[in-house]
Amino acid sequence: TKSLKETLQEVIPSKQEQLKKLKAEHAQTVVGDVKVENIIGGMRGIKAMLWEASVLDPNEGIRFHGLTIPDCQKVLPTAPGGKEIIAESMLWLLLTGQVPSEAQTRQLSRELAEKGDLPAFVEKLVDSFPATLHPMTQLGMGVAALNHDSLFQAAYEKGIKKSEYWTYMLDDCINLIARLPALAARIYRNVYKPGTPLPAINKDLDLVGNYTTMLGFGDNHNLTEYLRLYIALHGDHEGGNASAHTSHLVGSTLSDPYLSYSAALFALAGPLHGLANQEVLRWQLAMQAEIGSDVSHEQIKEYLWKTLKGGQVVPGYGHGVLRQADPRFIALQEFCDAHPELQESSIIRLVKKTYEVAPDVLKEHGKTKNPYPNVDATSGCVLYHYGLKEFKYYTVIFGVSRALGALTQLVWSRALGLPIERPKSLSMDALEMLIK
Ligand code: CMX
Repeated sequence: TKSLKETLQEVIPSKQEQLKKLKAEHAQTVVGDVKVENIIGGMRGIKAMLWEASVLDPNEGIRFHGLTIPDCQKVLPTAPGGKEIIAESMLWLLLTGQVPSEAQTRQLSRELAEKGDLPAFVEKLVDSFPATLHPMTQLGMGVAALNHDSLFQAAYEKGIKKSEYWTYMLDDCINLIARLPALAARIYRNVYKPGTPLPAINKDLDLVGNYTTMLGFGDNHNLTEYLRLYIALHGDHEGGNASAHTSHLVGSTLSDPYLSYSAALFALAGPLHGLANQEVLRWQLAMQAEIGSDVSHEQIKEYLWKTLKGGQVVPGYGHGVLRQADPRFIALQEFCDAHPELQESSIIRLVKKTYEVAPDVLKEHGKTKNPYPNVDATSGCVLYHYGLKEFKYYTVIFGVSRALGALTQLVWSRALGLPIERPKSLSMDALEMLIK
């Protein structure tokens, strides 16, 4: 069985060749233009960065190395006894562009489990945080502190060839992904279940199986399966989103993966990005409290208008790139449809009914370019149903997941020798001079 590193070693030369050819033959080819609206509009729509693992189509949604979510659900190995994609098979696909075999997936699970323990000083650091410190702040600080053991940083200090960067990057990225469940679970226990014993990592379990067990939900098979799917699906969403772009930017300075990814986590912590799933749940629960669970479409419509007229956004709807219902939302809805306990859940039923009404209301409201749901419209509500009710923790789970894609690109950026990022900025005066 070929290991992950051996597989990457094989695929990297052809990608390097592809980049060389692009540079040699098309360096001056124009692929888009920059308008004033792009400069003042958060760079929306500008094609300006390389990102290998996934590409987001406005209508079709995400593809991972060309595979749609249903494609991935067909071909990627699951956990023994499970049906859902697991983090390991998604990570393998993101990194190599290839579908791993069952044996390769298990080998990676074992490697991650063997590397999953936290250094004692990080445990102490995390244990010293007040329970009132937001779990995302704790996660970002914990990840940054793990750079104490960065192999890339140590090798760079000694002096290594540029062509070797990616191998140390890969080692760091695997170590970081391996340690995220123990770190994230420790934060959960400290904040919400203080004093309860944290189980040790089981070397025979997959990454998310271990994560769920350490959170204290190991006996809930359906929640474990949901988290497997959730973490695989949230793994990557091309490069321009705020968290992925942050890790790309910081990594381009040759900061190690721990520092790069901790920066990404602080971008993920914003309410317009990763925090949205907690906002959706808060909003749906407030709706339930006000109008009840057994409600008509008309009542939901009224509630939606109340939110919009109050000057608030409808959380879980709209997207910077997507212009259709997010296929990740659809995949999670299908998970709900396949599980009777979720079909009977009042909060899940409310999410579904809201989806039947919200797009038309948002179209009539006329502001958002995308009146359809994004993945956050449902993700937190399923966690809530299964008893993981601490909203403030939800973005941490997203943070465990997004590492798959962000760290993949760090490996590729170093393998391809991409330079430090340095876009040009302009003042309004400078912009006006250009327009004249
Ligand atoms: N409800 C009400 N108004 C909305 C809206 C929504 N769900 N989505 C967008 N709008 C409004 C915007 O606030 C903006 O109004 P102003 O012109 O007054 O500023 C207008 O519609 C145009 O926005 P847009 O171009 O359609 O959307 P953006 O690319 O600027 O923003 C996003 C995208 C996701 C931040 C926005 O749709 C939003 O705030 N949605 C709700 C929060 C949410 O679900 N976020 C999760 C996104 C997924 C993720 O990153 O994890």
